[in-house]
Amino acid sequence: MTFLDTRSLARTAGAAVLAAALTACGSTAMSGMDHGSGGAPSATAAGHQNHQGHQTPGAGADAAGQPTAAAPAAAPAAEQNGYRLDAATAALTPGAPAEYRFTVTGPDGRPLTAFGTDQTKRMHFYAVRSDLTGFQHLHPEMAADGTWTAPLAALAAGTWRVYASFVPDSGPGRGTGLVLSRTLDVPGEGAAAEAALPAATGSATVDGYTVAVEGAPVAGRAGELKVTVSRGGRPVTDLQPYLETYAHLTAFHAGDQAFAHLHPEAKAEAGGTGGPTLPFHAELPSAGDWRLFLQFQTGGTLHTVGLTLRVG
Ligand SMILES: [Cu+2]
Repeated sequence: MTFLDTRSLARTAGAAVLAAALTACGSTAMSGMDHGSGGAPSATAAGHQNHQGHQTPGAGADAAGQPTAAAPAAAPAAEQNGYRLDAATAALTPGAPAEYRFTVTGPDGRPLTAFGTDQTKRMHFYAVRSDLTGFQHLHPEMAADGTWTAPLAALAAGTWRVYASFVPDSGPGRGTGLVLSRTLDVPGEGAAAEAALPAATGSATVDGYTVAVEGAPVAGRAGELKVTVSRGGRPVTDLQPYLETYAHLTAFHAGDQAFAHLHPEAKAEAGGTGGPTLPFHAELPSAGDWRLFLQFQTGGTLHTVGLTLRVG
């Protein structure tokens, strides 16, 4: 299931799109969505449709609330629907592993401790630099008081954004997937330098594996991306399950670091093998370049590859 974004749904007269997407994506539960800032409505994965959301003027709409043709995306806000991402750490030292501690505060003002399991984990945590380099995907541990600790690998100096993706299991937002995010400063030499985004070439290589992505996604429309994994020109068929899928795919929008989690059309079976071709639901809310990070496992080793995708 791809995310459902209420702004893009509004743009595409979305009831039919929503219904179709929910029908097509009925079995997964992971949230993966982009949200506008400033309390924009939650957009949710299948089975977790949020009925509280209303389009927020200013994020993808003009002053009169009319959807605009080229609606900007936005990084997820730190607070949505009363749930807030709080971090004890606002800055870290470059070049050294660090523990990032955070809590999710619920609408009652207390740290949330009840989380639903989503793709086998209660919390999915991501970090990415402002130029969309340095991707990390972690599964933090929670202490009894609701404090999460994410063991970050060394970060390059720069401005980073961290994302917490979870499903509250208590409070008014129970069962509705959320993605909250905050910036994280890593001061130091080169902090202001930004790498140019690699061109959208349709394929990338990691650890001897070549990953090709086919599809022509249109902003705000449900579509499909087909990922094919090969090695030395031969199809790879021994992909192992990772978080109940044969590949995990997240995407970050160049410029504003909007976030999307793209869901595979089929779940992995425990002990099964997959590949070489993996279709994903793709609905990206805004046009432009998105940096995809595909993660897949073979022989007990997790591989992560970055690839730029142009969305029309
Ligand atoms: Cu995860």
